Amino acid sequence: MRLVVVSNRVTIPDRHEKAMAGGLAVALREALEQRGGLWFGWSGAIGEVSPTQVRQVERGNVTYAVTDLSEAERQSYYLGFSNRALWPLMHYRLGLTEFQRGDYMGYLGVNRRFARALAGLIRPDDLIWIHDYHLIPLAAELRRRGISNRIGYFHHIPWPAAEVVGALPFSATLIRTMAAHDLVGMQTEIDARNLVDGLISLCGARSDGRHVRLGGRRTAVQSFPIGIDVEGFRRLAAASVRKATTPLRATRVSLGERKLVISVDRLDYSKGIVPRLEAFGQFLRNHPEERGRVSLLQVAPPSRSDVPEYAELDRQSDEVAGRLNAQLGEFDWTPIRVVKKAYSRKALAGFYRRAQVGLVTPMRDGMNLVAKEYIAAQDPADPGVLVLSRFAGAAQQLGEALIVNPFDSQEVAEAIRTALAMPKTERIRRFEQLYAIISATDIGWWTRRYLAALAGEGATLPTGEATSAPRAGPRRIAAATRRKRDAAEPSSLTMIQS
Ligand code: GDG
Repeated sequence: MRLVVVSNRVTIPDRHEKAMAGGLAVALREALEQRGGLWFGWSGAIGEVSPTQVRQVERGNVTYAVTDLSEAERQSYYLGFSNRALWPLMHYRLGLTEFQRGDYMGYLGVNRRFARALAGLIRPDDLIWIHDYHLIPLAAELRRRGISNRIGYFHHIPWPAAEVVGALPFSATLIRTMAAHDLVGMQTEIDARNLVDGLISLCGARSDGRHVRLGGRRTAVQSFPIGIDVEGFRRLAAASVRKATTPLRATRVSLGERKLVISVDRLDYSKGIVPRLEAFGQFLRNHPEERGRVSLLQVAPPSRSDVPEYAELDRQSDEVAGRLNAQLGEFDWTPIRVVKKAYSRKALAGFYRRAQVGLVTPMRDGMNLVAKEYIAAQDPADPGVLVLSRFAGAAQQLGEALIVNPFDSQEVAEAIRTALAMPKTERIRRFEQLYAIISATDIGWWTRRYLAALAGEGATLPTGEATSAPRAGPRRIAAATRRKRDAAEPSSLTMIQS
C-alpha cells in the first residue's frame, strides 16, 4: 500500500542531503521511503497559480508534489483563517481570534484546489495521511471527488472544548468535515474527547466512545501522543560534551560555573514566553541569594512575523527581558538572555545538556517536543529537572516532571527554586521514569502505531489506550539507550506545518 502524506508545507530534500530537518519531517520521510509514496502540499513559494498546477520531483521512491499559493491565498488561507482564527481558537485564546468571512472562503478555496490537484494523483489502494489544522476540510473535498481510500488526519495542536469551538462562525459546517476521515488522531485523550463531544453537540453525531457516526460514515477518534527521535537526540547531546559546538563553548565562557535554565520555543504567544520571563523575575525576587548564580536562556526563533499578534509578542518580550535585566542584573551578570534566532539541533542539544533546568511552560500546547528533547539530552548520571506546564499535552505523559500552572507566576517561580535545589538521587529517579516513557513512545512508535491503525491492522483501540505508555525501570532505559538508530542531522526547525 502506497502512503500519501499531505501537509501545509512540503520541503523537497536536497539530493545531497540525507535529512534536512529533524523529528517529524524525517519520520514521515522515512515512512514514505519504506512504503513508497507521495508527499503533497504547499511549496512555500508565492506565485501565479492555475487550479491544478502541481510540480513533481522524484527522490528515490518518493514523489514530492507541490503547488505554490497566490498572494491572496497566503493572506486568507494561511495568515488569515489558519493562523489568526484557528490557531488562537484551538489554543483557547478567543480574545485573539480574528474571524473574517473572506479568509474562511479563501481557506475553503485552497482546500478545494488541493483536493482537485491531489485527486488526480491518488491510486486506488493508497493510504492517505493528512496533517494539521490548515487542512481540516480536505478529506471531505476528496470524498466529494469520489476518493474512497482510507484517509487519516492528525491534529498537532490542542482541540478545545465544544463551547470554545462553537464560538467560531460556521464551526458546525467546518468540523463536521472531520467525519470524512476514517481515523482522526489527537495528541491527548482530552483532545480526542473534546472532538467527539463537539461532533455530538454541534453536529448531532452519535458515538460509542470509540467511533463517531455522522452523515453515514464511521470515524475512529483516538489519541496518539507524538514522540521524538530519542536516541538521535541523546547521541547529539552526548557528542556535544565531547566536542563542544561554538555556541556551547561561548556559553561556558560567559556563564562560568553559573547554573543555566533553558527555554526553547518558536516566538509564539501560546508558548507563554512573556509570563515565563516574569516568573523568572519573580523567582529572583523571592530568592535574592540566587542572584548572580543562575541565568535563563530563552531561544526564540521568530515565527509568523507577518501576523500582527506575533509582532506584538516580539516587542513585549524584548521589553520585559530588558526591564528585568535592568532591575535585577549586575555589571557582571545578566539574568535573562533572549536570543531570537534558530540554532542547529546539535547546538540546542548542547544547551539542553548544559542546563540544570528545562523550563517548558506553554499556556497551551498540543504536545511540546522541547520537553521531550530536554529529557533525551540529559546526562543519566547527573540529569537536570524538567519544569512543565500542565497545559502542554506532554504533561499527560510526563507526570514525573515538576508540573506547574503557567498562569501562576509564584508557582512557576517556586518550581524553578525546587528544581535547582533538587538532590541528585531524586533527579535521577525522575529522569529514569521520564526517559523510559519518551523512549517507549518515540517518533518511530508514533508513526508505526498511527499507520497500523489507519491501515485497519488490528482492532481500533478505545480512546486513551494510546496515551498510557508502559512505565519502565532503568534496565529498560539502558536497553532503549543501546538501540542503534541513525542520528538525526542538525536541522532548521523541525515543524512541517508552521
Ligand atoms: C506543533 C504543536 C506539537 C525550536 N527552536 C529551534 C528548533 N526548534 C524546534 C524544537 C522542536 C520544534 O522546533 C518545536 O516543536 P514544539 O512541539 O515545541 O512546538 P510547535 O512548533 O508549536 O509544534 C506542538 C508539535 O506540533 C508536533 O506535533 O508538539 O504542540 O504546536 O523540535 O527543537 N530547532 C532548531 N533550532 C532552533 O532554534 N534546530
